[in-house]
Amino acid sequence: MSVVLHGPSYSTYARTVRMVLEEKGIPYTLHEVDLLRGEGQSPEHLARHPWGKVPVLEHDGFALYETFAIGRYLDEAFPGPRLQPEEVRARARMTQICGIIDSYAYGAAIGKVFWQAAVVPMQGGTPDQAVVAQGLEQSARAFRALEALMPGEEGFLCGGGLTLADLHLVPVVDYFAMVPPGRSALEGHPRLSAWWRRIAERPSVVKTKPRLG
Ligand SMILES: N[C@@H](CCC(=O)N[C@@H](CS)C(=O)NCC(=O)O)C(=O)O
Repeated sequence: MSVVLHGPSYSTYARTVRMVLEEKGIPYTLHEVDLLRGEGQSPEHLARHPWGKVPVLEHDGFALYETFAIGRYLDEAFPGPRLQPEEVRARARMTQICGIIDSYAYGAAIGKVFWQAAVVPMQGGTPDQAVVAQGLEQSARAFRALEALMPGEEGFLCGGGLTLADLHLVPVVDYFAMVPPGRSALEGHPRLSAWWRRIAERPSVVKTKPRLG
């Protein structure tokens, strides 16, 4: 049995898949594709992913891209704890939350706030504060929507058990909270902050935490 994940360890979406693999107890090899050095656009990687993005999973000759599809596949193809609710409405909620993260949270929290506050200075540039402000406003809207969907003050995004929705959100909130504007913005979302404090201790989250710089 061979499972290979293509994607750098600093990628948010690749981290979601790595946490799924850890939670399910699936051994895998991480093949680093360094996006910051342009490796996503290499002919070799474009053959795996038409847009040159990560992650891409390969399992015994079966190749798959798109993080949510990969998470579902791993959950259904392998034994271990289930990461999708049995109950149909809870499962629909999980899919909805992953869609919200992809469509409204990631671009704002990572593409704007984290990118400007962390990646631009790491590359020797000066953050564009207008982009940061816009990213904070858009993140706040997405985080408010996620909080409104959380069923309670305790537990996980879809209720009692860990699901793919939690693993989709962890990398986004972690990077967002690593930069000062994101950290203070997160404090304005008490339910999400409490969720983050609880989940940040999980072994799969700790083990996959990216090191910056
Ligand atoms: N819809 C894709 C999004 C993946 C994605 O945006 N990955 C980022 C890294 S976290 C990436 O590859 N960025 C490089 C690029 O956009 O060229 C998925 O769900 O897998």
